[in-house]
Amino acid sequence: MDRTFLMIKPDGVQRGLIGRIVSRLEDKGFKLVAGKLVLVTEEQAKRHYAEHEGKDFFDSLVRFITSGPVFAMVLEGDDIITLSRIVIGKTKVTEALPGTIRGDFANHTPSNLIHGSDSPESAEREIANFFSPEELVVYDKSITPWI
Ligand code: RTP
Ligand code: MG
Repeated sequence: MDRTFLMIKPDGVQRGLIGRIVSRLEDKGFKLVAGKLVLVTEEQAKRHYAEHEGKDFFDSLVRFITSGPVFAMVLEGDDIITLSRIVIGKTKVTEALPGTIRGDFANHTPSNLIHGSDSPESAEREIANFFSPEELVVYDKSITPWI
């Protein structure tokens, strides 16, 4: 079973979009196994964005993600990393298509509302950076929407 780490970024929380973004994930039938509002520490932010260390936007990315609360989540399901990134949409708002979260709600590239892990290795590292194993709730959820 695959897992991914999703995080509604400070811009999404400030704009009051937690409910609408989570609704989109629920509409798609994704299984949420953890979720909480978090103030990200600088150390946690640097660990989260370790892959971008050294890039010119790294410092501003860390400042942005620590600027206010985020809503951190873990989702579980087959192909959840790929599927959730499709629902999220492209990183650059100029490429994010309507129908995706970024395409419908974001208009500025660093402030693109939501993060999603890009590989199983990233997901494992990112989940461990925000959640303890006990916080991941074990339960059954039907994946057949007609039941
Ligand atoms: P994320 O990690 O947030 O889900 O986004 P992503 O995979 O679609 O994009 P990634 O390449 O991992 O970039 C992480 C975040 O950094 C900001 N960014 N700014 N100024 C820039 O050129 C630039 N490029 C990326 C965005 O907030 C992006 O989501
Ligand atoms: Mg990324």
